[in-house]
Amino acid sequence: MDLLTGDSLLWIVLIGAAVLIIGGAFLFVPKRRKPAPPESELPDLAEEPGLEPGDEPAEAPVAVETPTEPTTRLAKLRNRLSKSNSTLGRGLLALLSRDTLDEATWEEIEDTLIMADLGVDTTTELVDRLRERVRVLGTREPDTMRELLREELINVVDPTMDRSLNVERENSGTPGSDPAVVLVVGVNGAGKTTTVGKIARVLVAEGRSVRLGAADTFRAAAAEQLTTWGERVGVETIRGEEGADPASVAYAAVEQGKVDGTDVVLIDTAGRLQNKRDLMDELGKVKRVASRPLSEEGHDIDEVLLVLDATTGQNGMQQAKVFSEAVHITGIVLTKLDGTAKGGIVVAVQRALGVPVKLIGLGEGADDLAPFDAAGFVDALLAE
Ligand SMILES: Nc1nc2c(ncn2[C@@H]2O[C@H](COP(=O)(O)OP(=O)(O)OP(=O)(O)O)[C@@H](O)[C@H]2O)c(=O)[nH]1
Ligand SMILES: [Mg+2]
Repeated sequence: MDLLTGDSLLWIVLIGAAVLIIGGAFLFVPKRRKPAPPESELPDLAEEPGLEPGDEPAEAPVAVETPTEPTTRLAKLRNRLSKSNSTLGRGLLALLSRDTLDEATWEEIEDTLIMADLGVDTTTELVDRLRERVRVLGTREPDTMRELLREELINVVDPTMDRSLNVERENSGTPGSDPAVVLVVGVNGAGKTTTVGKIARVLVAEGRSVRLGAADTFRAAAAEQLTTWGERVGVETIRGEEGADPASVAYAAVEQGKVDGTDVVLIDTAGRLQNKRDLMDELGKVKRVASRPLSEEGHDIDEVLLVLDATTGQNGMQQAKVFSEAVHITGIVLTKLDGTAKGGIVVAVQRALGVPVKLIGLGEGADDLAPFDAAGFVDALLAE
């Protein structure tokens, strides 16, 4: 029997040691605050017809919940982003690596950026900086040009902005304590309800308890749509009668969240056109009334997210301005970025409002929402 030669013994010892180390490491993985319900890790149900929430747990990997999950989303969705924006990134790189970077070429670069909805001022600023750096460096080597463009684009997207969702409250989760409250606003069809549903999934996956408030009382179908999103991740939705006062539904959701010790209450609102003054005023009221149950000192609604459809271009800018006058916007969710080559809108809207894009929607699927990140976004634009 020469099966156990010196070499194989060594391997057995090494494998044994590896098993012990890996096993041990799992024991030390930091635990989430609360165990998430099993539904939370059913991210791809939308893409897998025929699967119901109850079907998965047997196969669902145990303890896959980690805080990094949402941050890997942009990487996963990068393909989608780069596909829709490939003309922009590739176009710019092609222009920059031309043999002669003459006046006409710089103008073409400017046009390309303006076409991508970056905005005229930002474009001029960016092109000026690029020209200066190209001149100083005196190089036209493609990799260098690519790096220059990457750096300057990241710079205009602004990597210094705080893009985290403000949902962390010290005492939330304890019955009687204030939950974090997120209000979602925007024009009709921008993707508000979908976004609330997607955010709920992320929060549940992070181990937080969530409650939804259907403050879109215009149509019964709206509350139904939100309830369905909630049910998929085991989250309850507070709703009112059709035609009920949206502010009272928002109030009830926050109040209930407080009684139950919910971590985060997400409130969906009805789509409203920015030129309907009364509807815009109503939004201010929803926000004021929803904050009433909050009793901790200085605590107001934690996040007011403006949902903007990236495909609406300059009209979106107008919406952004009017909404920000009605309620103080704290973050932007740019939806439908999968369907447009105009990724520059990210920069334009941020600059107009002075508020960061916090999340981006990259599809209709339940997990097609990613935290926004400047470098990741630019890398996707410039992906081959
Ligand atoms: N491609 C794509 N579609 C999206 C995205 N987000 C939302 N949608 C789609 O946009 C449509 C409208 O979404 P809703 O969430 O109902 O929009 P809403 O703002 O709640 O609409 P109202 O309540 O009627 O104002 C739906 O078909 C969504 O699936 C996205 O990021 N990408
Ligand atoms: Mg809706």
